[in-house]
Amino acid sequence: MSVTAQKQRTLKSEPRRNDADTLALEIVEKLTYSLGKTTDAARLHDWEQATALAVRDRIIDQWLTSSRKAREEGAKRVCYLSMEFLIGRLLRDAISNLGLTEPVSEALARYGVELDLVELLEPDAALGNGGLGRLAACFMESMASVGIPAFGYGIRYVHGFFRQEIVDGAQVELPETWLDHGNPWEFERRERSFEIGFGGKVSTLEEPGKATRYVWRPAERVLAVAYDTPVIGWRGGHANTLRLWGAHPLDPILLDTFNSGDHVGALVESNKAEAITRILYPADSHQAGQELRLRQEFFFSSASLQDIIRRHLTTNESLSNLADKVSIQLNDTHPAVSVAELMRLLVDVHQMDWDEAWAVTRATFSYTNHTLLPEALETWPVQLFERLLPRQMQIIYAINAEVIRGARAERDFSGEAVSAISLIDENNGRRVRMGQIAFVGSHSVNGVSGLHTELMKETVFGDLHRLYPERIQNKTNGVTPRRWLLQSNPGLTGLISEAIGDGFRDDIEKLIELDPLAQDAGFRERFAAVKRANKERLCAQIEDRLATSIDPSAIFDIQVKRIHEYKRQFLNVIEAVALYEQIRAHPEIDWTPRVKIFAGKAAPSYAQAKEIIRLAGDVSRVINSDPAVRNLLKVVFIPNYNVSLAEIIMPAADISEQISTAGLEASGTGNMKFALNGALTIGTLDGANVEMLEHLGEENIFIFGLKAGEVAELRRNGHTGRGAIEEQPLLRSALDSIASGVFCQDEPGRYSGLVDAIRDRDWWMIAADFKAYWDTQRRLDALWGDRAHWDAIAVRNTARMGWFSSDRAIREYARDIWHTPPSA
Ligand code: OAK
Repeated sequence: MSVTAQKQRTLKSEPRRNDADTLALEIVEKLTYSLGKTTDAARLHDWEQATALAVRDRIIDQWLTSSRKAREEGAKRVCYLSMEFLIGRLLRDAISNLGLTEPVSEALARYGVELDLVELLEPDAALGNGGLGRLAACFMESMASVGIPAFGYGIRYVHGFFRQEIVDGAQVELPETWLDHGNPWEFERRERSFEIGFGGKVSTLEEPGKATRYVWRPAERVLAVAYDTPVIGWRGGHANTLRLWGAHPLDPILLDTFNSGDHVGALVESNKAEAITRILYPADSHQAGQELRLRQEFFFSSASLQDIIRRHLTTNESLSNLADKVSIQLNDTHPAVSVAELMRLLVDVHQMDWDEAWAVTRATFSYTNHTLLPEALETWPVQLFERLLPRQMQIIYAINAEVIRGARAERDFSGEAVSAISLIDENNGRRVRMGQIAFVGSHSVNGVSGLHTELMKETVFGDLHRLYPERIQNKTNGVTPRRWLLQSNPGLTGLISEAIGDGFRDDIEKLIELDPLAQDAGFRERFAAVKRANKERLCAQIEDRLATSIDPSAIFDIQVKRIHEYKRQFLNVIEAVALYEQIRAHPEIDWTPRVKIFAGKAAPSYAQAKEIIRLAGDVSRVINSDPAVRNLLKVVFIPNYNVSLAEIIMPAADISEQISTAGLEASGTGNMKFALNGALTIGTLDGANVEMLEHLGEENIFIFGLKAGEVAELRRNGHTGRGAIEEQPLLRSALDSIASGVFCQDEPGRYSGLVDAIRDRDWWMIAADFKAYWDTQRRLDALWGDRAHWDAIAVRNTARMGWFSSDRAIREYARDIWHTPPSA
């Protein structure tokens, strides 16, 4: 028997013991032999590392087994290509999915160490901006949980999403340094490295009787090195790999240059290479158009494809059957250059015939669109593309010619429609359109909610949809219930178990069994008590971070997400100001106490979003310190929103704000996390709010405002905010106060621009939707007075949200797009 086989047999026949004694022993062993510390000398940080290493061993066992099984069975694999994976902390996820929470707690307690405190020391892996990156993380966890063999491919940013501080009211961005103390979850794979080229020339080789061959000779080359992180699924049944690429120079130092005395110049190449994966662009729903970004996109796309091809050829003779063995999902257009790069690898490197390569490419790729906002649709100047990726540019031209030929022949497309589907935008200084490339290079294109998918067909991809009417389909997003219920809300999880048993832990749709308990007064009270405890936990955080005390018996009305005009934090702040003015003007009214909580980051270059943060801070200072308010209203902005903070916030909300201008939020996923944890949603008919309405029933969600079609029509008709402002004294007064400097007496004109934009244009329909929003908030105030009713709705929200699990979403992708059978 070979040594490997013998080892694997040992692993199989002697599964690790998971009791507290064994874990205590192993954690101390790691402390001693991996970290060189005694239990007496160990700091909390050492315990964190030692615990992670002990838990990691168990993951590795499953990881090796899962990889071997997938290899032996020749299973089809999903490769999820994403520029972002916003995974957050991993220790709690791993411990919980392996069912080790109790024994690990007990093991650590023997040394006077608290697991909760240990978990807090782990830095967030913030390798993403927001929705798209967090969805990728939920999908990775779900693919492991439902047993789909998968690789996540992305970039190992040395600095993830920036740390936000508020200094004198304004957002300041600071570098984030998650790798400072090492990363116990990753394995560097030096042997898995690939050369990535940039620039240079393309030459042709002619041989009689053969097709012309193209040879790309890049001017620059860098090395992509794999860093692997195992992703363990629920109950440890299956583990997949998140493979992130780090950029390294081919030559760490140019010795000749160094020896000639140019010590700085000797490192220039090395720095340039490493710059590629140094930092995550803080670009959420807008395009980050710098050359370095295009380099990042190509770098990770090419490395991933080379890796996929290498793996395929270890067990297959040719690449003709690639699509039978691999499905590559493009997470938005950031990896869309993969379409051209796969064609290059197939045709130029592996000498596949062009038509076959094109068929293989389309059968292999599928593409998810995550936004219709015009400012977020990626395009690159042809000149830049041509300089950096000359061969890929030629391939794009060739694909374009074919697509246009097909359109003219098959569908009788005219000039305008042809220029709409063209991969090159000729109207704006010649730009390469990444959305069009992803679309034509894929067999499936999906939206992330029903409404968003329909709008894709009508707007950005209208003409491509006419040309390929079968290609667009819907896959409504979901969130992993392990992180967003079981781990972040242990109180509610325990209560649900007592009420309906443990079945929901394996099948979250069983939450529906809670539905009848909405009528049970005793259950409602226990449900409300859990919410209260979660609110107290959040109060402690706010006290700690901001030295602001808030009353947990007030309504917690929460809006946490990226700061963006279309998400309309401004509408929420205006409502706070109007409420403030009403509380002052009518002390005789029995106002419902409310705390409005905001958190979120603005893109550093997004001036209006930064002003909104500043305004929230200014408004909060004035309201919170006004004795006339008598604590009936508080406004809080919590800095540095991230996944770990979200895990504390979501379970503590009474009201979830999902108030985007209709038609602009592709799906939303925060909306799902809040409702799963029993918050009542106030929201527009936008994104997945629409499906939430269908699942919850209209009496359990608070929908207001214009619909997408109405927004589009008002915009077409040149709507401005003036009329609505005239008609609504509350709105007029709130806007006057904001514009005249009531909240910023040191600089009274600070917000006049923001207010003028509503009066003169109201592009985001803030004035148009204000009245409906205000009225709906007051309905919620009244409902709070009838706590039995409120709590019944909250229970029904938790009960009916099972469908919004990322397990369901992943099963749909597996069934309709990837054609990979789940094994669990
Ligand atoms: C980020 C960069 C470019 C394009 C889209 C995004 C993005 O984060 N979009 C968000 O994706 C989420 C996941 O599908 C959706 O829930 C959000 O509505 C959408 O804004």
